[in-house]
Amino acid sequence: MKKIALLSVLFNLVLSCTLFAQFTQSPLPYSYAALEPYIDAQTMEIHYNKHHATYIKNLNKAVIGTPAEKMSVTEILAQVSTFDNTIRNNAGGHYNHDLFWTILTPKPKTTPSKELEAAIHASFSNIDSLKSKLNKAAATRFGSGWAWLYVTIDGKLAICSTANQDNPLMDIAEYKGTPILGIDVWEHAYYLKYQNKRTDYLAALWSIINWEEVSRRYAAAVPAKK
Ligand code: MN3
Repeated sequence: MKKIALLSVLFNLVLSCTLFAQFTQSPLPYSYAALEPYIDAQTMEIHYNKHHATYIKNLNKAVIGTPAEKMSVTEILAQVSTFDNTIRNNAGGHYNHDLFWTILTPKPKTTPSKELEAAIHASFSNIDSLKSKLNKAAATRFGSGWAWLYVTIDGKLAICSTANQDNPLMDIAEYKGTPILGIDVWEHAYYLKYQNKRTDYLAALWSIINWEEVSRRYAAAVPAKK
């Protein structure tokens, strides 16, 4: 009997630890210094290790006792209107940064897939026009937020920006779809190196965009063609 009670205590302990650590941070796919000179190592370290880690920590706390406890982050975003702002901000913060690390790379000269390139031509004429439109969306986002290249519900490429940690996956989003490239325009993403020059940071980012990953996300987001 005693043994069973002890086992049950252990089981609950393990269960509560598992639930508490529901959302975890994937390892950064490169070193903090890997994106220099475009993004400096100190910014990367603080951004990944403090900002992103804190969103996850706060999300894990906020979901306790709510239906979000048993959901994936994308499930939470899809019905984020049913949760409070703490869950909205921290689920968004977790998802957005998780995406952001993967769409950057120290690997030089990655290029869009043929399929993504065709979609870019269809929606923006050419890649330079895509870059200038995305830069404009990012530069004109007042305060903190994100600029997105996303796949709309009907499978087209489009650009939008969102405030705070919102994104197009949220049911409350004005522009809905699947983000495939996101640009963090919070000052914490660039201030140490670029200070108030957000446009210099935006220009620099194009040298480290991981087009292979953006293409992979594009292929996963578009409905399969028959
Ligand atoms: Mn950030």
